[in-house]
This record gives sequence, structure tokens and C-alpha cells, in this order.
Amino acid sequence: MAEYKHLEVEKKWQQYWQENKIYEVSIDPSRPKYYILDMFPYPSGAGLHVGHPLGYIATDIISRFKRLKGHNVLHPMGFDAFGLPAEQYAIQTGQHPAITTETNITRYKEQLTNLGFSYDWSREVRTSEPSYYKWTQWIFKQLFNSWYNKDSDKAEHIDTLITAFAESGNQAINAVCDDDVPAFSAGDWNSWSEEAQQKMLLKYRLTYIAETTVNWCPALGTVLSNDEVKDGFSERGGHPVVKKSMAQWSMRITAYADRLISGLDKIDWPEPIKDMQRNWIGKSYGAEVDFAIENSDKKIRVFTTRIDTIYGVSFMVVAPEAEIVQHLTTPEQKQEVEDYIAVAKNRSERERMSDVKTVSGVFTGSYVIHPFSGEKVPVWIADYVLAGYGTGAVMAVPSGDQRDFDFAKHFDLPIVQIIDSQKITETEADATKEGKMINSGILNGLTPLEAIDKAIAEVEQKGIGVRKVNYRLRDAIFGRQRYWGEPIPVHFKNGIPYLLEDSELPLNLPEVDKYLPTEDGAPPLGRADNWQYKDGTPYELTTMPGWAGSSWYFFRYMDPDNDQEFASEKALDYWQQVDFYMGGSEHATGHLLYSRFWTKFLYDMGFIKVDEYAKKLVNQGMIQGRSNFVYRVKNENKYVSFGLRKEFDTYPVHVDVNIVKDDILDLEAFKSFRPDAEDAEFVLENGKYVCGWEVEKMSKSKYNVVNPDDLVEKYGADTLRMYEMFLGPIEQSKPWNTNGIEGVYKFLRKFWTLFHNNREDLLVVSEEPATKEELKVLHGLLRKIEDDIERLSLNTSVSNFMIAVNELGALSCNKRAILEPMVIALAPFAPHLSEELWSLLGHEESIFNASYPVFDPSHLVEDSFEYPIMVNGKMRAKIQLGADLSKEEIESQALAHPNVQKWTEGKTPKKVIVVPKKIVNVVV
Ligand code: ANZ
Repeated sequence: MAEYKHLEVEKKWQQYWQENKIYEVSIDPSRPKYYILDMFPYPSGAGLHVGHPLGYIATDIISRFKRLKGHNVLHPMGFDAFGLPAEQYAIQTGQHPAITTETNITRYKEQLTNLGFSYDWSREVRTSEPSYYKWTQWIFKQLFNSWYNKDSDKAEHIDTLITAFAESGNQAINAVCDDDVPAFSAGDWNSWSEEAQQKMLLKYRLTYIAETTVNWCPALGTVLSNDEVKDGFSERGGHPVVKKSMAQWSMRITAYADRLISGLDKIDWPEPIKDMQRNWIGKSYGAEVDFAIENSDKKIRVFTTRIDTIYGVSFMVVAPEAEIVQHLTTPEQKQEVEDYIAVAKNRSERERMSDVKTVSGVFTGSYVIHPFSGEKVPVWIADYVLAGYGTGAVMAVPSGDQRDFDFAKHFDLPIVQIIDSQKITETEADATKEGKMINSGILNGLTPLEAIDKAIAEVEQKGIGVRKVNYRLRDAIFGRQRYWGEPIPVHFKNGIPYLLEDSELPLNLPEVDKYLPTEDGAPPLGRADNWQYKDGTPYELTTMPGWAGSSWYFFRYMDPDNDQEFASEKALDYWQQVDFYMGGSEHATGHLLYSRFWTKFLYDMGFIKVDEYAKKLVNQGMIQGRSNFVYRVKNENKYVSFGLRKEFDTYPVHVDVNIVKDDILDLEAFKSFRPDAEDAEFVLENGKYVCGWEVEKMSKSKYNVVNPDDLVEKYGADTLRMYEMFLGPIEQSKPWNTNGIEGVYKFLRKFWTLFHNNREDLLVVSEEPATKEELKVLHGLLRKIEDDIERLSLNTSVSNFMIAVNELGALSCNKRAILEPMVIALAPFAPHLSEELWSLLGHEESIFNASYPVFDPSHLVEDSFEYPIMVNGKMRAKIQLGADLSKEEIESQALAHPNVQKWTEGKTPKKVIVVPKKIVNVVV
């Protein structure tokens, strides 16, 4: 039998695809487009492990399937090439990050090519290429030149704002802007210097510089965004992160908070991702209420979502950083307050939010006056109140809020229970069986929402408060004190930022002698010679964050070589948006939110026609590692097989999974893996050393990393592709286990054999017409595969192929009429093998230019049925009858059967019951 040589065949077709540009696509209005995208990877030094391609394989199958079904499929790949690891490697070794990145990309591409992906590499993008980041810088410029008009509910060019200021000041302007914008008239504006005007505009621009509290990571020497900080440590490297006030570039993403929430309703994204985005944006409806400070003309303004509980207020809490704290602190409390602030400062916002156990705080010595009861209420500071949220102050209601309750208990503060505006004792409160629920007077008999609404109206009428919607979302810090990122296309005159001209883009990343901050703490770009604009004014020193380049790359793939625009109108019109996006859920509040923000902005400015870039998103699961263990006897050079380990005093040691097969250790390989085991004693079970196993994260240190290259070498890419799909539903996380891969390998060989009919050298297919049975197998398969792919159930597709091949094997089917359509159906999954068989079948063009076989349901209709015939309750005969016979015909055929004749003894039956396609019952 002609053997299938995967190595040869796969290389051959990969080369053919490349040489013949099989996967290059262009605009073709005659076919429906389909844009299918994977999140582009950061090319790390470690290369791909078997977990990485999981999503890529799934999207490749769908791409090829859609193409065979007649779509014009855009399926590109590129690299998110700026990033910290290359920069850190540069710091350690002095090697330019561009070189590291280039090396890693070469390796990634090689690995991806080996897996036989159908990317249109002519559209590859790399965010670190000047021809790409020119347009990232250009988008930055557009953001700088825009402001958000709440009346039109969209971004507009800054010129419209300047005109409005010059004509009528800022009072009639309803904009998203900084909190501290003073009122000014047209006269004021027109009398201001250029510098003063520019300073004011910065408070409105969609990207701006402002003094902000940032997450500063001293070890990395840079600022991090909220989503790059986990529990007070940097996500990368796990270094401590502290709060620091710095002048920073920010993006006014908060302007889009509402639209980022409402837009979720029109996209088909996983619910958990949508929930994460909603919570991250954190819209809450409530009110701001003023509490007058006793013996002062100042007030404390609080934000509350539960103004209906105002009668239950028994103290106030202000964030330790709040400015008003200075004013509130009495001389007696000064020392205590200062000590507390010093400690609180070092806890990150996240830490403060997530820590519900520690109760800490200090009394300021001051009181406010309750606006309804007129009573004195003590004011405390505590770090569970965040300076950056709401007004940085809360009215504490221990009977309504758990934190306030814990605080009151800890510091022995009063807990006020109320009913019908009357304070009641705790016993009375218990008696209401409401526990800590509040039931306040003005609000009796109303639902909580009605109650809140009514209470807000009341404070508004009293002039002590206003209705207010708050968001947890903060503006996104945009500048990074790093080298390996996009330069920000700005220079400074008298401290005011000015943009570079379009013709001056890209602003190329300059060379530096070291990738570290300068001696006086400026970012690495501060080391570059002549890092200044043509007029001698200095350039910005920070670079853009990792999320800049990835916030719009999906548009660049549509027209990657355009040097006049980020993408042409024609390309944008044709490709519109991504139809299917696949990637990890870990990007929920990072990339997946920022990219939606930039899309909405580009839409507002009329550059694109869609305001969501990805119609459908699927999160692939994580592939975990399956680690193997050997059991070493303590203080001895002796290893015990898994089943016997308890008979000795052993401890488990990780062993490289690549020298274990079906949990049996390759002893020779083990001896070279651990040279000290050369003379070790092995206690075996049935002559074998059995390893234990556990599911863990896939990582080098656990020796459970499986490299796809090795598997491709051994079994072929087609096997690996189908095996990865076979592991289980794509959205599920699952452990890698190489053990089952042989099953898929054998299946592909079996399929190959169908075409060869045991002949040594050549393919033998019969030109005979297919039988009904054979057609039934084929069309049964086609129906299932199409259904599986639509439902993304690629694991069941693989088993459906296996079943069909077994059935055809049993029928010894080698007919072209069956096998040819079947090769096309298999091609998305096993492209190399299918391409080879297709050419052996005599086709000259690539199989991917063929059309998908059309499923014909008529082949699945049963045309006859075997009826059991019962006579007086006992089965007496079976008869094969046409499926389309009428009841009468079935009855007469049944009664004519010799066995029925025999058992009815020729009598006329009392009753004959015919259940079509089930049974015939004869009663005599
Ligand atoms: C009184 C009250 C009574 C509250 C009650 C809640 C329950 P969300 O939904 O997240 O917006 N709060 C306001 N500003 C805060 C800050 N800077 N730091 C910490 N907590 C703050 O939560 C709003 C509620 O969180 C507000 O409503 C306030 O407590 C608290 F039974 O006011 B509430």
C-alpha cells in the first residue's frame, strides 16, 4: 500500500500554497465577504506551545470551510510586536529589542506555517514597524484634535469647540471634560494668551496631559494601567505597584462609558465578557448630597446610590487623600491623621477595594450637620473610601451597608435603625424581621427604586443635592516610561504640547545607548541624541502603551500597504468589520475595551462606518499542562513505580512529559534527563515504570510543555490539528494529553487507505455510481459537519469523520462519487492530506478553489421499513415494506404473509392496527 508520508506531503503543499498565493485575497464584490480574525500574538522568546494554536486551528477550519462555501475570506495574521519582555531582554543584554522581536517573529511564522494555516501573509502587520505605527500616531493626533460633545453624543473636531469658546465661552457647552474647568466667557477666552487657551483645551481634548494619580511600578520604572495591575502587583513580573501623582498622557475613554455599555447589546460576544466590561465601566445611579461642616462655611459632598437611607447615617467617611482632610483635622487629631495617611498611601486602589477584612480609620475631630435631622455627625477618614471614585466621601449607613456596619462595630459608633423616619432600638428593628434593612419615613410603601427617586427629588428641591450618574471607569493612562513602544507625535513649546504635522509621521523611535531611564529619572527616550522637533523644542519622552497598536489593527489588515490612509474607504466599505473574532478572555477589560473605544471614536469622526469592530467573539479555553511524576525514595537513589509508591517513603519529582508515553516512562531517556539517575534503582510494575500525573499550568518549570513542532514532525500537522479539536469543546479549558493522538493519526491513515485499495503505488478509485448506502453515509456526514461547524462543535466533527470512514471501510467503498466530496469536507481540518488526495484524484487546481459538496437530504430518507407483525400479542413475522405505502397496503401485505396466514388459521381478523414505520398488530 502506498504509504502516506506526512513530512514530505505537508512541506510540499505548504510550499505550493505559498508559491501560488493560494491564500491571498482581494476585494471581490461578486462574493460575500467573511472576515475571520485571531488575536495577534506577542512574539515571545519561548515560541508556541501546543496550547497557543488551539484558537488558530479552530479559526483556520472555519476560514477554509467558509471559503469552500463560496465566501471571500479575509484571514490575516500579524504581530503585536511592541512589549515589555523584549525591552527587559534589551536591558539585560544590550540587544536592540527590534532584533529580539525579529528573531521571535521568524520563529513564530515558521511554527505557524508548519501547522498549515491559511493566513494571507501578504497582509501581515507588525505594530512595531514605522509604516504601521505611523497610523497609530495619526489616530493619536485625531484624538488630540477632538472633544466629546454630550449634546450630539459624539466626538467632534476641536475646532468646533474653539469657535464656540470664541463666540460664547464655555457655559453653553455640554462636554466631557476635566472636573476642574472654571466658567469663562467669550471675552475671557479671546483675551487669553495662546498658552492659556491651549491649557484650557487640554481639559477637553480626548487625549490630554494632566496631573493624575497613577500606578507606578518602581521595579519596571513605568506607569501601569489599572488592568495591568493585579492585587497591588504588576501583572508582568509581579513587582509591587504604588500610587504616585504624575503628569501623564491620558485618553478620555470615560466619554464613551455609556456607549461602551449600550453597544454590548448589539454584538454577539460571550456573556461573561460583556458582564466584565459592564462591571469595569460600573455605571451607578444615585445622588450627590452636601453635608455642612460644623463651624465652617465648607461642605462635604458625598455620592450615594442609596439616598433613601439618609436617615440611617451615623458618621461620615472621607478618603485619606481628599483635600478637605487638611481642613477637617483638628489639632488634637493631627498626628494620628498624618500617621494614618502615610500608611494608607502605599496601598493600591485595588487592594483597598478588595480588602474587606481589615478595618482601619481615624477620627478627624470634626462634625457635619445632618441635613434632615440637624444632628451632629462625626467625620472619619478611612481607606475603604477611594479618593478617585464619586466625590471621595461617603455618608456611612451601618444599617444598610456592610462596610459601614463593620466600621461602626469596630470603632463603637452608633448604628441607627429607622422606621417611618423614627429612630428605633435594635430590638425593635429585629422585631421588624427586616434585619439591617432600612425602611425610612419619606419612602414608605415604595419600591426601592421609587424610594430613591423620590428622595433625590426631595434633596434637589431642598437645594442640597443633585441627581448623579457615576462610573467606575477611569480615563486610561496612555504614556509609558519605556523605550519599546510608539513615540508620541508631540513636541512641547513653553510646556504646551503641539502635534507634529501628518507629513512628519512616522516619528521614528530613536536609537539610545541603554534602554534604562536617564540618571535624572527621565524615560529612556531622554537618552536619545537630538530628540527634538525641527524648531529645537523637545519631543515627548514617554511612549504609547501596549494597547495602542492593538486597538485598531483589524482595520489595517483590510489595506495593510496603504501609505496615504490607515485603510482606504473602498477596503473599509467592503470588509466592514470582523465577522468572527477569536481570542482569550483575559483581555476583557484591556484590549477588548480599548479597541471598542477607538472604533467608536473613528466612527464618530467619519473614518469608518461601523461602531463595533467585531460582530461575534469567541473565547477559546486554555490548554493546561498534564504533568508527569516519578517517585523517588527519600535519601536513596531509587525510583518507585506509581502503583507501589506508598510502600516506600517517596516524594514526587516532575519528569519531562516528552519522555513519557501513555504514562510509561522511557527509562533510558530518563537517565539522560536526570544524569544522577544513571545508576539509580527502579522498582517496576509488570516490568514497566508507571508515572503519576496531575493537571497544572503549562510551564517550563513543570516539564509539561509540549512543543507542537515535535508532534508535527512525528504525526504531521493534520493529525495535530484534528487532535487539538478532538480534545473537547473549543470554549472549554482542558488539560493537554498526548496519549490520544495516535487514534487520530490512525484515522487519517485509514482515510488514505480508502483511496488505495491495497495497491502498492497508486490510487484506485472506482468510477461506478455510488450505492444508496454509501450516499447515506456521505450525506449523513455532510449534514453533521455543517451543523457542527455552525455550532463550533469541532470536537464532534472529528468523531463524525471517524465514524463515516469506518462505515465506508466496512462497505469497501472506493468510489470517486463518495470519496471526492468527502475529501473536500475534510480539507478544512486536514488541509495537506486532502490537497494531496485531491491532486491524486486528478485535479490541477488547489482543493481550496473547489466548492463544498451540497448536502442532499433525500439521501437520508429511509425508503423501506421492516415491520414486525404481531398476532395476538406475539411476534410471528417480519416484513420489509416500502416507506411510502398507505396503511391499507401495509395491512394487506401483512395479512398475506405466510406466517400470518398460519397463525390466524385463515380466519378473518377482528382487528388490524397499523402504526406506519413501527408495527402491525393483528387480533383474531
Ligand atoms: C450610603 C449607602 C447606604 C450606600 C447603603 C450604599 C448602601 P457603587 O454602586 O459602586 O457606585 N461610596 C461612594 N463613594 C465611595 C468611594 N469613593 N469609596 C468607597 N465607597 C464609596 O457604590 C456607591 C456606594 O458606595 C455609595 O452609596 C456609597 O455608599 C459608597 F445602604 O451611600 B452608599
